[in-house]
Amino acid sequence: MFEQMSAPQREKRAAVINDLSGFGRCSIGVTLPILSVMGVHTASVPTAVLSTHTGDFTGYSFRDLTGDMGLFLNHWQKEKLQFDALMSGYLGSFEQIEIVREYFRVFGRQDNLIFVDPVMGDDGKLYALYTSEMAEGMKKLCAGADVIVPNLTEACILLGETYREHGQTEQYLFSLCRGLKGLGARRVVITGASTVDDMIGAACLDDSGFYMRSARRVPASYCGTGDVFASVLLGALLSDRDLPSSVQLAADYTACCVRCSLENGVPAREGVDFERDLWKLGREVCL
Ligand code: PXL
Repeated sequence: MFEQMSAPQREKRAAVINDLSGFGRCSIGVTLPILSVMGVHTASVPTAVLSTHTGDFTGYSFRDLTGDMGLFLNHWQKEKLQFDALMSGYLGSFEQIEIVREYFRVFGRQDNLIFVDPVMGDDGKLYALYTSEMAEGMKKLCAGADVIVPNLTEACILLGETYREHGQTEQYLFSLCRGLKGLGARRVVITGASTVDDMIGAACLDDSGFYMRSARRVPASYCGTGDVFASVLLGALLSDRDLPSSVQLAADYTACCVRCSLENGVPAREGVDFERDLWKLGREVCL
C-alpha cells in the first residue's frame, strides 16, 4: 500500500524561523505540514508562542522566545547541522532581526536558499505587535536573501511608499519589484498582485526579468494565505522547479485553499483551510 512511488532522491532540509500560533492557521502551523507533504525535512526555530495569531483576536498570550533563538543557533552550530534552505517569517522582537541575520551567516552557503517572508502587515496596516523600527530592520534581512515574498503592504512599507489598494498596473508592480531588488534581494516575489479584477497572484523579478503569475480570484480573504503561498513556493523550489512554475503552483494552491474555505464557510480568523487538498500538493511534487 505504501510502496515507494517516487525515484530515490536526496532529502532536502529546511530550517523554519517563525512563530507558533496555538489557534488560527498560520506560521509554523501551516509551513511545517506543507513542507512535509512536499517531501522536505523541516527543523523549527520558534520566534514566539501565542495562544492565537494577532489578527481578529484580542487578549491573546504572547511569549517572546528571543533568548532561545541564540541557544538553538549555538547548539545547531556545534552539531554542524546543514540546511538546503533557511526560511524566516513572523518575528517576535526587534532583536530577532540580528539573530536571524546570524543564522543566515552561519548556515548560509553558495548553494542553499535564504528565503525571507518579511511578515509585517496586510491591507495597508502593520500587524498589532509590529513597530516601524522593525520595518527598518526587515530591510536588512531582505538584503541578504535569495528570495523575498512580501505582500503588497509589506513591499510598500519596505520602500516607504504609500499603500494603494486599487489601480495596480504592471508598471507600478515592476517599479516596486525593482525597488526591492535594489535593497539587495536576488529574486523578488510580491504577493497579492492583481492588475485585472478577476485574477490575483504574484509579481516577480529575477535575472530573466519581470513577470506575473496568477490564479482566478476567489472573493474572500483569510489569515494564513501568505504563509500557504510562501511555504508552497519554497517546497516547489526545493523540488528543483524554476521560479515561474513554483510561483504558479503557489498561486494555484493558495486559490484552491481560499475556494475550499469559502465553500465550507470557514471564519476568516480560523485561517485558510489548507488541509483538505494537501494530499494533492504532495502528489504534485512527489510523483
Ligand atoms: O500570517 C501572518 C501572521 C503570523 N504570525 C502571527 C500573526 C500573523 C498575522 O496576523 O498574527 C502571530
